[in-house]
Amino acid sequence: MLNNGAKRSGFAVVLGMSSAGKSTLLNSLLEQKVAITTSKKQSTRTPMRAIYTCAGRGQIVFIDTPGFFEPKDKLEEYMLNSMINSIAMADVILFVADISAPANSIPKEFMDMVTRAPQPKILVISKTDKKHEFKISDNIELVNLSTYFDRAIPVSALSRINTDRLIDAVFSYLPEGPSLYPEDEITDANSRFIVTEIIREAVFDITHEEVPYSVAVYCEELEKRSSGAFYISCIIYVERDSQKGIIIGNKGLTIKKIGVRSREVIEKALEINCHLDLKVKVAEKWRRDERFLKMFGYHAAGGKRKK
Ligand SMILES: Nc1nc2c(ncn2[C@@H]2O[C@H](COP(=O)(O)OP(=O)(O)OP(=O)(O)O)[C@@H](O)[C@H]2O)c(=O)[nH]1
Ligand SMILES: [Mg+2]
Repeated sequence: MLNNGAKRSGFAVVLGMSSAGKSTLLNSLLEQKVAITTSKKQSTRTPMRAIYTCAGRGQIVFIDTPGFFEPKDKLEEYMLNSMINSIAMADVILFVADISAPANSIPKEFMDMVTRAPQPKILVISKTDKKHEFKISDNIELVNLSTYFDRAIPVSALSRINTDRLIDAVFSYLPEGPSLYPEDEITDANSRFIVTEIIREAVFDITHEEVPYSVAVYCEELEKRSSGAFYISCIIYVERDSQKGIIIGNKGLTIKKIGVRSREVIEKALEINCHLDLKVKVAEKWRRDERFLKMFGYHAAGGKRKK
C-alpha cells in the first residue's frame, strides 16, 4: 500500500480482446468520456492515454489499446503492433476479460504475450452487471486465466462496481514519483484527434456491416472564429462509392444524423460551440495504403499527440 503518503505515478496499459470493455472502463474510471466506445468490434484503432489524477495519491496514466485479433491488412497490422508496443512502457498490465464472453475466446498467442511480460498483472473481469449472480467459477476459462495474474478484480464499468478497488490496486503497483502530466489534463489526445474519433464513433453507431470498418475521418480545419465559436471541417473517407451513398443516406439524412450527433458530443467534450461541416470522399483500399494510414494518424510516428 502507499508509503507515508508519498505520491505514486506510472503507466497502466489496458489490454484485451476487441469489445472486452477497455475503453468503457477508462471512461468510467475517469468519470468522463475520453475514449470512444461502441458495440461493434475494433472501435479503438490507436493507443490513447487517459490520465487519472488524485491530488493526495498521484497519477495513473492508463493506455487504452486496440483489441487483439489476427491482422488482415496494413491498418490492422498497425493496430496490433501499436498495442504490442504499448506493453513495454507499462508499470502494470490490466487485462480486461468479458465475463460473458464464450470460453476459449482468447487466443493462446495473445495470452502467452501477456503472461510473458515481466510487469505485475491484474485480471479485470468486465461486465459483471450482465451476470445475475456473479461467480468467477462459472467461467472455467477465467478461472484458468486468473492463475497467471497477481490478482483478479471483477468490475462493471457501466454500473461502477469495484472501480475504486481497481484504482487502489493499480496505485499499489506504481513506483513513487511526481505526476507525469499536468494535473488538470485527462488525455494526451489533441482536439483534432478527439473530433475525428467522435465522428467515427457516430458512424460506428449509425451505420452497419462493413461500413464502419471502411471509414476513417480526417480533420481539415479546426479554427476559432471571431464570434468565439469554432469552425470544424472534416472528411469522412470510405473505401467504395456504394459506402459513400450509405453514409450520405436518402436525401442526405444519414450524414445529417451523423453531423448532429457528432456536433453535440464534440461541443460537450471540448466545451466549445462549433459549426461542423462534413464531406464524404472515396479512397479505395485506404486500409492497405501507407499514405492514407499516415494521413489518418495510423502510423508509428502518427502526428496526433501533443507530447
Ligand atoms: N453490460 C455492460 N456492457 C459493457 C460494460 N463495459 C462495456 N460494455 C459494452 O461493451 C461494448 C464494447 O465496449 P468498448 O469499451 O468499446 O470495448 P473495447 O474493449 O474498448 O473494444 P475495442 O476498442 O474494439 O477493442 C460496448 O457496447 C459497451 O457498452 C459493462 O461494464 N457492462
Ligand atoms: Mg476500445
